[in-house]
Amino acid sequence: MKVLLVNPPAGDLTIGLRHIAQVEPLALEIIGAAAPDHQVEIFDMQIDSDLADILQHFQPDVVGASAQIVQTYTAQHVLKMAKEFNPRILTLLGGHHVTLNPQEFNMPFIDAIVLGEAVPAFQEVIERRRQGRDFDDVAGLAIPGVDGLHFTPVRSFPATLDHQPLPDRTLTAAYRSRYFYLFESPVASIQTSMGCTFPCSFCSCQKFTRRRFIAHSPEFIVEDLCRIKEDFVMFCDDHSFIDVQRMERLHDLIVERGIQKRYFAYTRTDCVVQNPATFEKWARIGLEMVMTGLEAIDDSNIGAVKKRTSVEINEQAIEILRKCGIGLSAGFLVMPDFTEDDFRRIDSYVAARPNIVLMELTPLTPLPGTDLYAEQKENLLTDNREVYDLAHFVVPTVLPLRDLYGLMSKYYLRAVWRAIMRLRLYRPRYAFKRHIPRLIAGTLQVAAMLRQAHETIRTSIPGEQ
Ligand code: B12
Repeated sequence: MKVLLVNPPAGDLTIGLRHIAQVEPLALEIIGAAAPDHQVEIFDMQIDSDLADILQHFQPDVVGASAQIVQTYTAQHVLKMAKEFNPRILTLLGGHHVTLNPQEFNMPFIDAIVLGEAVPAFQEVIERRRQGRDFDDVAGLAIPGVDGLHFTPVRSFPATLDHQPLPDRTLTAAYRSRYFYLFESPVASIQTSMGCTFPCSFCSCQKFTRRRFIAHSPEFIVEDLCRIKEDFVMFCDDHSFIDVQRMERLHDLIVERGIQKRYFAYTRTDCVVQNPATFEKWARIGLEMVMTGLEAIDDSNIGAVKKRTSVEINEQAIEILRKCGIGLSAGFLVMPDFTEDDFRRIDSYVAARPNIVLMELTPLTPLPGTDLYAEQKENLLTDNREVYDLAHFVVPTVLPLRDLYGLMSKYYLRAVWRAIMRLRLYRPRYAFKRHIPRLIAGTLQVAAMLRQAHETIRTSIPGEQ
């Protein structure tokens, strides 16, 4: 069969990271590799837009789309178009937001929602389809219907992720030179684990695996790394270092195999504090930057979101990482009661800590499916999924939105400028990279969109269009 896997674009109103980062649809490379007996193509709508043309030329039997929250409507649009193009096409949907909120996708043009980790369920569904059999008893699906979604038996989580195939990155060969992440291009993504065991109330990652941590073995990861051509590799995990022994073993295998790359990974600060030697070793084999949520510069705000760290732990982690030469991309929550003084204090905190390369300011956002969402449900300014992009405010704020977005824009530009200086990006090694003009344009566009974002929220409130 012919299988077309589509990465829908983010919504028009989305700010998110799309103007400053564009990375491979790793999920689709894994799903595509899971169908080796079929003819698979990936259509990445971050870059390509003519879906009608690819439908016409490829004539798929199956169309699968992926959806994070900001792709809710575009993923629906993709599958609707596919069904309209040819009603016999099997339309499948998977991904993070869909798994946590399948009820948002009970639509007649979607044949099945593949929940969670998805690989075995996807394989069974397409095999049944090939044999012309029904798949409504395959575990791990939500099947749309006029009476609501029909859930097939829950699929239990595997003990490891090693049953998955290695991602097939040849499926994105035509796009790879266009992928970039902030200051880095080319860039490759790798998944080494899935899930997080911590209870942070704002984060949907722990919900995806019901607070389990499921990982690839170091042996699997190293095979994957050996197949990656790019020098800069993003670990697309929720918290790569949760199982420190695994990361120690992976470190040893990387050394043994002589793999030389530069890495970016997500971690928590308490993990850094508990395992300084591991980070020191990883720094030596190329861990250049970690993305970590410091969240706040006072313990009350850290406690309020159930992060289970503290300012003291953050301080110690920053110092350990500094000694290792690892930079931080540090996330701070922008709380609804923030005033300019709060922005100023975070900015001074970052200014005083030179290894915080990038300060990421993230409005506290109740993502559907999280505990925070359940708490704030009655309070939301909008249901429009395009603006649940961790850049818009979707709950009422103390400052008027126009002022708050003005501050976001001002401190965003300041953060990027500081990152340029701290990474010394004006050096020729960076300055002449092909994606830099795109990044500069993207940065200015984000700043401009932030300044206008109070209008976006107003017009996305149902009834105010
Ligand atoms: C790396 C990452 C990024 C990368 C890009 C990732 C990508 N390829 O698009 C960057 C940094 C650019 C990014 C950007 C954003 N991200 Co992000 N990101 C992640 C992170 C850490 C890992 C994602 C990943 O690659 N996972 C590995 C892949 C293999 O897993 P997967 O996508 O879940 O796919 C599996 C299944 O879901 C399923 N599946 C997926 N698609 C399909 C399709 C079909 C047909 C089938 C059958 C199955 C299937 O099979 C896959 C294999 O098991 C996640 C955390 C997380 N747990 O997902 C956040 C996360 C996905 N991001 C999030 C958000 C909000 C964003 C942004 C809006 C804003 C921001 N500030 O980060 C933008 C929007 C990007 C966009 N799509 O337009 C949220 C999404 C919340 C939600 N409810 O959807 C997450 C969950 C983080 C969080 N808790 O807040 N992100």
